[in-house]
Amino acid sequence: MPTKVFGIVLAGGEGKRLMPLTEDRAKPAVPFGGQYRLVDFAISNLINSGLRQIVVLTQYKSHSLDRHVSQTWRMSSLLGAYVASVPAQQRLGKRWFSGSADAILQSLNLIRDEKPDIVVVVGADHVYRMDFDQMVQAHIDSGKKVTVAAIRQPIKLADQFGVIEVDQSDVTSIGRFREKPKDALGLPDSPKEVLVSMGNYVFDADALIEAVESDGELPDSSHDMGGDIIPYFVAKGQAGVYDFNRNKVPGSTDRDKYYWRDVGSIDSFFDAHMDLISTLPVFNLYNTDWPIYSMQVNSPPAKFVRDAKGRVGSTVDSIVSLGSLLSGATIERSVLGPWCKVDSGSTISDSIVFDHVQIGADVDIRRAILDKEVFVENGAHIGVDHDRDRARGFTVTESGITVVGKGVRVAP
Ligand code: ADQ
Repeated sequence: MPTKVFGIVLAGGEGKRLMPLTEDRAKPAVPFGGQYRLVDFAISNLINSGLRQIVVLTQYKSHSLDRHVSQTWRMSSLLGAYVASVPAQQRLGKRWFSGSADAILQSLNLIRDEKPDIVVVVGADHVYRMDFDQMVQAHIDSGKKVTVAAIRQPIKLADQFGVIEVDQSDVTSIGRFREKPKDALGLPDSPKEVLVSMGNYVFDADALIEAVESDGELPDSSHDMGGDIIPYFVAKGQAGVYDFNRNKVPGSTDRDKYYWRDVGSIDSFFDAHMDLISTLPVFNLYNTDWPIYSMQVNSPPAKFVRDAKGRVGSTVDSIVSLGSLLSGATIERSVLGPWCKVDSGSTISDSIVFDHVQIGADVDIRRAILDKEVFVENGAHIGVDHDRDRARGFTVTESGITVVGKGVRVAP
């Protein structure tokens, strides 16, 4: 019998650092790359890795996420395949999930129903490609109870991640694991880097069940996968490490084979978009050997026309999604979601525009993110004068990215 593998996507995160984009939606539901939502990367990776029983655990403002998952990931029930969105259900008393490990504890019935050998647990907030089948094989070969996927990151980011110190006598084992430490030491061969957890884990199913159940009985635990469950296995010498650089995904290029981005802040979200649109993309969406799937909306193609006076626009180094209509507008280094309309004489540069945004004539938008259904009146400027942007209630990051929240009407 082949090994039976069950997938859990942890998708309950709030995404406070992505405000105002997470005002109305969970972080994994935030649009990305025009037509995707962040959660699509994790689910596509699991599906492409051969998993067919996957649950997506949701909680915070989960309506838009639940709808996206149920409408996008309709699997054939013939072979028992499913991607099911499971909102917090207060199964163990009248409380919501108090942490990612508690989310799994409260969903143990889903694992018990399937009786898998192995459970793959992944976060939902990252942009990357990864073949989990290779990681599962490495886990089985290692004989460990849990295996943590790891990647090197700059040491200045150590306090945002779980930091792994490998066991010097056995480099496939985790010797020490600290969640978001303030005093991490650099790697012996690269002092400005640390090895961090990607938030993706492979567990022996029975060991995972035992760990979250015993964690559930600890009153002082924060019931967190990184903070509590992984250290529990490390203390027993049962935690292995899987180097992301060992993972080979079909169709990857030299530029994107080790690509992994945590898009938890406005700046990193913005930068990851810029990685999509260069001529030779840092992250290639056009890899048909490892497709990233998303909801297919029934839309007409994007259309680019001259305006009523015959003036011609141009679009370069950009992604424009289905249903969009650009007349005499200039778009540079930008990503436009579905059903956007941009009128004549308007310029959008270095920007991200979500779906159903209407932009009038002679508008100037620079280094900005416009959430869905924003309406920009003729002659308005965004990202040109940051003091004015702030005065109008827009968020402006330290690095100078202006964010306009969902449905806002922007006057000139
Ligand atoms: P964080 O991302 O800070 O660090 P967390 O906020 O727990 O950890 O989020 C992990 C995943 O779980 C996210 O996908 C989030 O949406 C989800 N999640 C959080 N709370 C949840 C809940 N109550 N119910 C369901 N899902 C929930 C983690 C690890 C670090 C690792 C980084 C990598 O803890 O060790 O380095 O991910 O980015």
